[in-house]
Amino acid sequence: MAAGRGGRQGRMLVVPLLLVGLQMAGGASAGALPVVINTWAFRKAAETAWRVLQLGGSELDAVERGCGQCEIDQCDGSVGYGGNPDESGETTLDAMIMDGNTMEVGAVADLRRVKNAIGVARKVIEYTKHTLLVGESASLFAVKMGFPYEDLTTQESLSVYSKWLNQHCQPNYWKNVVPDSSKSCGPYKRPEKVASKQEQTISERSVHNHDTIGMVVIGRSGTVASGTSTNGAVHKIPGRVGDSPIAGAGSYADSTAGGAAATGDGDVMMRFLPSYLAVEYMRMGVDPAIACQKVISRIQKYAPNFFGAVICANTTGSYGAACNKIPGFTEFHFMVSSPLLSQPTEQVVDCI
Ligand code: SD4
Repeated sequence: MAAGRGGRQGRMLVVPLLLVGLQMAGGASAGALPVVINTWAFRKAAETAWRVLQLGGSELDAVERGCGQCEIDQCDGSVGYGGNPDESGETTLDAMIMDGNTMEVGAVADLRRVKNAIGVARKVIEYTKHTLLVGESASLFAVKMGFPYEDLTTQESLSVYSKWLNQHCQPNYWKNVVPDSSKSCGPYKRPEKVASKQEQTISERSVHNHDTIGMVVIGRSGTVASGTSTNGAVHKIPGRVGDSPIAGAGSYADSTAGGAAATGDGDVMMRFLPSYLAVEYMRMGVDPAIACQKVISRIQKYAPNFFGAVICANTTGSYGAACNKIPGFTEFHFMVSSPLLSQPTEQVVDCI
């Protein structure tokens, strides 16, 4: 239900029908800085990031606080605690933040028992020479940085988990195992002999059970920062890390070109480094909306039915978005804040 879950509070602009003169096909706009753009209709996140900038905070502060707002609000149940339990019923978090001036990245993946994943990711930049910390060790790092251990399980995530158990653990992410993973729960193991492979082509998943926040902030002087936060894919195999905490996949920021962020089926999307690719297109002078479209087209060639979208913005403040059209997902909603808009505004683009 990705397209519809963002909540349609407040004003929404349909691109390109409204804002004629400012908008171009695909969501591009005449540029103005600063600009904040984020995936889905996560309005409070957009407002928080915009407010941080208005109060003189840095681009990184805006990304951290904006995405952090979604972690508090449990945006769509796909960000923060209490959503998308894995196969063992636990909610784990992935997040990253990137500084487009220094190209430093801080990221955490498979983070357990700590709610503010993007806050921990920021600490990876500030207090380590690393880029990505994972699992229990990331949690230990978080505690050293002063974050509390908290239970990420809620009544809601428990009920999603027990419903899944009751329906024979369907759907799940296994293939070519015994017992047959399309019919029964595990534990699974490799068969003695592989009879016929269940999947010959790139795996595709069009279940819309995940809506990550991805955000790009470009300050008045053209400094770019980006970030993401998510609890990943529901019923994922423990240990699974998606695209969101991976630089160039979940998001990418480069103050000499622009920034981009991705949302959708991370298992497929991360293979194409969509955010990096979009930024490189923008570096070559490609309009942000077209850069986003080119990235979606690239993935479509291999995975025509993948679920996903990309947002792009360049250092002049132009921006755009694109998504892959599949049944049930024909348009993509995102938020934009800019001096050209009186308030953070929901926009929508038709998928291609
Ligand atoms: C993931 N890409 O873990 C994330 C989920 C997501 O919109 O973006 N949902 O695969």
